[in-house]
Amino acid sequence: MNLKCIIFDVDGTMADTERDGHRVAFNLAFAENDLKWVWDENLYGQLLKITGGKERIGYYQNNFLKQEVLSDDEIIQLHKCKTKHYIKLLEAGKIPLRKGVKELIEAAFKEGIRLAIATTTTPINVTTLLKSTLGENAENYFDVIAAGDIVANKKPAADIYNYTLAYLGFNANDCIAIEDSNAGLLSAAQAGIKTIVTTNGYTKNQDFSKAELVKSNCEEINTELLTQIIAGEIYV
Ligand code: XBP
Ligand code: MG
Repeated sequence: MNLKCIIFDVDGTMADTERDGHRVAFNLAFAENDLKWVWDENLYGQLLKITGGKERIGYYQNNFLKQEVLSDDEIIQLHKCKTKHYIKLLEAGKIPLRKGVKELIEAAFKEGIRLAIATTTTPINVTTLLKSTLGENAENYFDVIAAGDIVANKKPAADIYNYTLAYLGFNANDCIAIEDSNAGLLSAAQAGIKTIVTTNGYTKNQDFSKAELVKSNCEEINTELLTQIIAGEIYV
């Protein structure tokens, strides 16, 4: 079957948002709220096991601090503060797209392939990243931006991909996902969607045995490979 749609993950796939974006924003929010928590690069790598910022804070206090410092409502407030800082970082142009992402979006769009986003992060984080990197009208590339709390269960659950498929009215076989992490791959795979993984520093040693292809970045999904993908010819 010929490909109809490419579904992009955002964090770690479209941009290296985690280490220099989300992590920094979490730490700024902790400081602003008089919490003496500091998530260094190594600790953050361990915390990435849990997707979703609010969920990550909850996991940190339960499993690392081993006490409930913040209630669920306080976590929601702290996370709003984190989002505020993250948006400021994006608007300051601190987070570029990864190599080849812009080119792949433009090439697929030109070929008439529909584009979508399925991510765990907060919706405004996605739209701000798109605007700050691809311009004011960048959202127009995408048929749907499925993000954050729109579904009950975050990746590795299949919910966000199932939501995206239902919104588009496509079958899993019509689409391919681009992900950077094991959690994202499992999410897409459980929705039955074939996945290309583009690894990054935090994810390169994870298990990607369920992926169709594993690449270092989107630049490696060149014109020749894109043509094969569109024709439904990709295989491990
Ligand atoms: C991304 C995430 C996100 C960000 C934080 O996972 O786990 O939670 O780290 O975003 P994926 P929020 O790339 O697999 O979608 O703080 O807005 O939740
Ligand atoms: Mg990701």
